[in-house]
Amino acid sequence: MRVAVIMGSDSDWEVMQKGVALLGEFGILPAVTIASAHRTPEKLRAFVAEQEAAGTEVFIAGAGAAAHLPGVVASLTEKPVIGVPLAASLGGLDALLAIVQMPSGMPVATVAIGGAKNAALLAVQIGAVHDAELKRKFHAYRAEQAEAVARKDADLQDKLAGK
Ligand code: RP5
Repeated sequence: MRVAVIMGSDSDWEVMQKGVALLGEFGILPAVTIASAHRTPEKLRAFVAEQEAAGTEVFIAGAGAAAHLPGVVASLTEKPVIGVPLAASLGGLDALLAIVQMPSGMPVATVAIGGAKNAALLAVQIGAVHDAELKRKFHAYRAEQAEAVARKDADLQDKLAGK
């Protein structure tokens, strides 16, 4: 599947790269760019149009502070947009509210502050609806997660039993 990842500043990369790495684990190499809704609106518009033409199915947009980027991306595409609020100021609460409070009729699927990994997983889940191989990989990811919890619980039970 094709995914595009956009961030408002290079200062967002430290968090956003975690999502890019996770997409890579599913065999997805996204197009990644820095384009700001405020500082480079024309570049943003051109990038979204290019990605649309190339068949991008999901956009992930991360931004901090006023964080208008995901909403502006949503205004430029009919594809699903996942917004990642970043803690550039006020612990990220400003960005969370800016991203999640979209006007009716213009959704942005908003993950937690710094939630780049969940944004990647949500993109994978969207792709898995029609991609059987991605569906299989996502199923395996969830199974591994459940096994990891079972292992941790087994370790805890051993400790509690003084083993
Ligand atoms: C936002 O402002 C960016 O997404 C970033 O999170 C924040 C700070 O940007 P810089 O001043 O570090 O470039 O637009």
